[in-house]
Amino acid sequence: MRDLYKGTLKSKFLGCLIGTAIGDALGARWEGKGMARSEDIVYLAVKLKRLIYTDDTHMTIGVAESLIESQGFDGEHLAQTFIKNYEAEPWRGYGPGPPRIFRMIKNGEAWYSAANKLYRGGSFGNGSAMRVAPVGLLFSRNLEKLREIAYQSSSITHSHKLGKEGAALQACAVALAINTPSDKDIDKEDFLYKLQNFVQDHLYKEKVAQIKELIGEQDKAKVVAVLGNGIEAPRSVPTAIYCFLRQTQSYEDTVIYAISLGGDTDTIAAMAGAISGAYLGIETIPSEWRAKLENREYIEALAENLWRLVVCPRQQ
Ligand code: F2R
Ligand code: MG
Ligand code: MG
Repeated sequence: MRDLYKGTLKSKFLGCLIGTAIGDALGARWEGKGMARSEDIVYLAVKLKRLIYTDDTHMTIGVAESLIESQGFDGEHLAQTFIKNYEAEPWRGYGPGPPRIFRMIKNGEAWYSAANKLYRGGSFGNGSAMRVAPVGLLFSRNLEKLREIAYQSSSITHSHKLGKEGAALQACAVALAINTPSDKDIDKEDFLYKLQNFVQDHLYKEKVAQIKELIGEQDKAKVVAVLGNGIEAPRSVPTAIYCFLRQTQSYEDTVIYAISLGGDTDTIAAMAGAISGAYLGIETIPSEWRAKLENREYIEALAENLWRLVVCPRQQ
């Protein structure tokens, strides 16, 4: 049935959200560990009976639910959706910051100010970039609007400029992938040129330039040393984009390579998987992986509803 969608925008929306969840679920087995061999990742992917996702997908679901229910961005609604979902499943492996923010909001702090009270200048963790794919899908035709909504959605939990900019960069990469037909080769130079022009912070501009220099690099230690594999947005969002650009024609290779770098593997594989799935479409994600993903039908329904919001906004 899925082949009916092949090459369509709907297939790309489905590929993006399912691509996120599978990257997250496979990567979760290596999170916080060192580099892994590709053979071991493939072996585990075969052995696992269920692919269980973590906070990355759980919060992506929250963003998608809220965008759909509100027919666009509503900060209060999104914050309450995060809180509701967290309280239902607090065991999904959330980062340290978000549960503290949720408590502040429940105690009366406004959704747009609570995050300023966390860390120095707000969080620059990758928690707002890992969940931003639905923003990239919904606003792919208007990158200035995409930037504004990525910043606002980030500011609920991650108000540091590097947190917000990381979310905007990841959303932009998803949008560029959506906007490139899957039967047309990605022009890597052009893709990076567009990201370089889009991103405003000089640290990310530098990182995007480094991605270009590292394409084709065989030494994974060098990739990690330059781009990072950490929990901070500037040390993981550019890495995820790199993982995608290394092997644009294979979702499977993208995710396996992302996990093989070690570190924050669920998150880097989730973000790389989102971009790859958005470019290649749902059919290119191995069917045996899709079949094992928990909650797959619900995530697919969210992707379809986001797609509907884009193609026929008034019918929602
Ligand atoms: N929490 C995890 N992994 C831990 C292991 C989970 C385990 N497997 C389990 O099952 O329980 N992963 C998830 O958290 C990451 C996203 O984190 P988020 O939402 O960004 O959290 P936070 O607290 O905002 O930031 C993370 C850390 O970054 C440092 N940091 C951020 N801003 C800072 C600042 N202004 N100054 C100094 N440090 C700052 C802090 O160390 C934060 O704790 C994802 O990996 C997700 O998968
Ligand atoms: Mg996680
Ligand atoms: Mg993680």
